[in-house]
Amino acid sequence: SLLQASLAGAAVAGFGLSSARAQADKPLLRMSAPLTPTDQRAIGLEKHFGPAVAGFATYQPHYNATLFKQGTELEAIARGNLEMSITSAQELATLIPAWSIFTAGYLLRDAEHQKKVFASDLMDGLKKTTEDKLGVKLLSVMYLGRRQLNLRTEKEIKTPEDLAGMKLRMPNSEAWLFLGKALGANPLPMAFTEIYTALQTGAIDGQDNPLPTDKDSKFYEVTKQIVLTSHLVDQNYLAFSKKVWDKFTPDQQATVQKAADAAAEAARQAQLKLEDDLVDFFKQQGLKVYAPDVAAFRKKVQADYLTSKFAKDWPAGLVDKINAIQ
Ligand code: KDO
Repeated sequence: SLLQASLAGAAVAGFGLSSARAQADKPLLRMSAPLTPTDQRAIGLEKHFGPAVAGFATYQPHYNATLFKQGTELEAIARGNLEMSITSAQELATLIPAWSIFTAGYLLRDAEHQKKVFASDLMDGLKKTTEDKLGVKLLSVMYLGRRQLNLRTEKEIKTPEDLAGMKLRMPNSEAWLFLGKALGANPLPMAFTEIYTALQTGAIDGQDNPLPTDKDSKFYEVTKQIVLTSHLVDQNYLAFSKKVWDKFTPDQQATVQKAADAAAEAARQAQLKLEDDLVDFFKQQGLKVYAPDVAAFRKKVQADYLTSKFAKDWPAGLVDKINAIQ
């Protein structure tokens, strides 16, 4: 063929073939997640991950759940159909029940606590089970932010009782729906990519996400208030195919790990800054932004989790050990 002929020519000329081969041999790292290209985690990865691994792998992000539907990515990696995703404890818990401990509201205290817990040896068991059972390596923890209620209704919310009957969109999994219920609302499962339209048409009364997400996905255009419940210090994990990882040399693995941590750290700092800055922005957009009786929410949510069926799958003593990490 023409291509073979030109490659042969290049070989004779002493250039081209080896680099063409290197290109073909480079594994493609397709990342699929529902996040937008302007989400801070996306930006962190494009800036710090893609370029750092470019010598031996090609990072290729797919945003807005265009390659795989939200919640199907872990199985795609497990089957060898996808190399990377940004996953959550809620998704992991559908396959490995012990992960549900990290879906509990009011457990992790803040971004720093979240990072320390993930780096601690408390996570060794869950990380190993995830590698063995799913072929998924969790490289870094990514801070999404503190989840807040964002409603298109005007009624003031002080306590969980005030949410009675409210149609609150939650991501589609058992653990997420439980959180919506624990908050006192009537949870409705829906994919992230459908939220804006559902808020616009009134198919839902509200949704919960951190402030940077509310800004990035323009939910403030179709809602009236943000209630600062901070009910979940939300964490995502950079998930990586173990099969692909195992093909890398130790040096390449170290580069991938370092790049993942750098991307996660940059995104974490950016999200934290946005969380500080955005209250004013939303107020300027005409939204009410206020704190409810957070102690009342914390009390109900924590009690609901500790007595839930999920808690039976949590490793003994782990809640106390997580609390003890300073
Ligand atoms: C969402 O669907 O509300 C959620 O915030 C859940 C997170 O776990 C995460 O998947 C996130 O969406 C997406 O990355 C989009 O930001």
